Amino acid sequence: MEERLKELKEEVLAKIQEASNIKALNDVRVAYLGRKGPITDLLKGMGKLPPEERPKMGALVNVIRESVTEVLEARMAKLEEEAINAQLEKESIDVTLPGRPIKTGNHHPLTRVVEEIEDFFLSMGYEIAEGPEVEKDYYNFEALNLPKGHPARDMQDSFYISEEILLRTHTSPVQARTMEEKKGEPIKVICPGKVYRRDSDDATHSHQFTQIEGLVVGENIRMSDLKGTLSLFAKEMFGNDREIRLRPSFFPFTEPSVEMDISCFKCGGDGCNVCKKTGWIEILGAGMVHPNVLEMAGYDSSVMTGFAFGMGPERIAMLKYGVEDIRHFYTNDVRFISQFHRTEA
Ligand code: FA5
Repeated sequence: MEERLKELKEEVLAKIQEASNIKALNDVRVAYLGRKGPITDLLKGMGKLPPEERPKMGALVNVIRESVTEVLEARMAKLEEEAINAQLEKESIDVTLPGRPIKTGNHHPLTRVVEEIEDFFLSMGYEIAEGPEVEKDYYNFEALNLPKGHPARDMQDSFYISEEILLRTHTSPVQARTMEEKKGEPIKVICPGKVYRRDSDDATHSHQFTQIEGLVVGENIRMSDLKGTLSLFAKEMFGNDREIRLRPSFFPFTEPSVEMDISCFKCGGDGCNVCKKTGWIEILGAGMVHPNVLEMAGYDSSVMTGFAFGMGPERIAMLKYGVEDIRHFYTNDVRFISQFHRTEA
C-alpha cells in the first residue's frame, strides 16, 4: 500500500504540472482528491489493514494529501495570475491613441451666405425687417406700382391662393409694409426671406428660393449712395479686387432701375466659363424707390428719397462656392452639405 501511495503521489504531481489552465487543474483536483478519487478510496480501505499498521498508513495518506493539496493550490494561484495577466493584456487601453472624432453638424451653405450678408448690412447700421410669406396682392404688387392688369406682373409668375392672396413672389412687399409702418420716418432695413414663383425648376431656377431686400429711405438719399453701398458689399462677399457695374434695367417700383454685375472673380474680367466669356456676373436688381411707391406709403417724395435692391442668395452661394445646380441646396444630401465646414470660410 505504501508503494501504491508513492506511485499515486508521482502520478498526481505530474498531472498537476501538465494542467495548463484552471479548468484542467480543477479536473485533476476532483479526480484525485474528490470523494470518488483514489486517495479517498485508500483512506476508506484502511479498515482492511491490520490494526497496528493503520496509524502509520493513515498518517502517510494525510501527509501525501496535504503535500498534493499544497502543490495544487500553488499551481492554481499561478494559473489564476497568468489568466488575469492575459486578460489585462487583452483589455489594455492605449492612452496614447488619438480619440475618435465626434461628428458634428454644420451650417447649411445657404444659411451661411444669408448670415454673411446679414452681418455685413448689420455692421453698416441696417436693421432686419420681416414680412409674411402668404401675402396680400396689394403689398406684393399694387403698393409697388404694379396695379391689377399691369403687364410687368407677368415678370413674376405667381401662386395665387385667392383673388387677393398669394405666396409672395419677392421680398419687395416688405418694403411697402415697412414704409407704411414707419409713417414718414427714415428707414434702413434688409429683409431676408423665402419667396415663391411658378418658375420651372432647372439648374439656376427654383419655384421656392431666398431673397434679401434692402431699403434705405431718407432725405438726400442718392444713386451714388446705392452704388457705394453695393460696391462695398461686392468686395466683402467676393474679395477686394471686385469691380461693380450698373446696367439700366426695369422694375416698376424703382426709377431709375439697374442690374448690378460684379467683375468675374474667377478670371478677373478676362472671360471664362463662370462669366460666360463676358467678364461680368449679374447678382442683383436695384434702383431708386419710385416716387409713386413712396407716396402710396405716405412719404412726401419731394422731401424723402430712397434706394432699394433685391438679391438671390442661392445665386450668390452658387458663385461663391462653385455650385453648378441650385437644386443641391434643397435636396439635403449630407455628402453635399458636409463639404461646407465653418473653418473653410
Ligand atoms: C426682383 O425680384 C426684385 N424684387 C428685385 C428688386 C428689389 C429690384 C428692389 C429693385 C429694387 P428679380 O425677379 O430679378 O427681381 O429677382 C431678384 C433675384 O432673385 C435675381 O437676381 C436672382 O438672383 C433671384 N431669382 C429670381 N428668380 C429666381 C428663381 N426662380 N430661382 C432662384 N433665384 C431666383
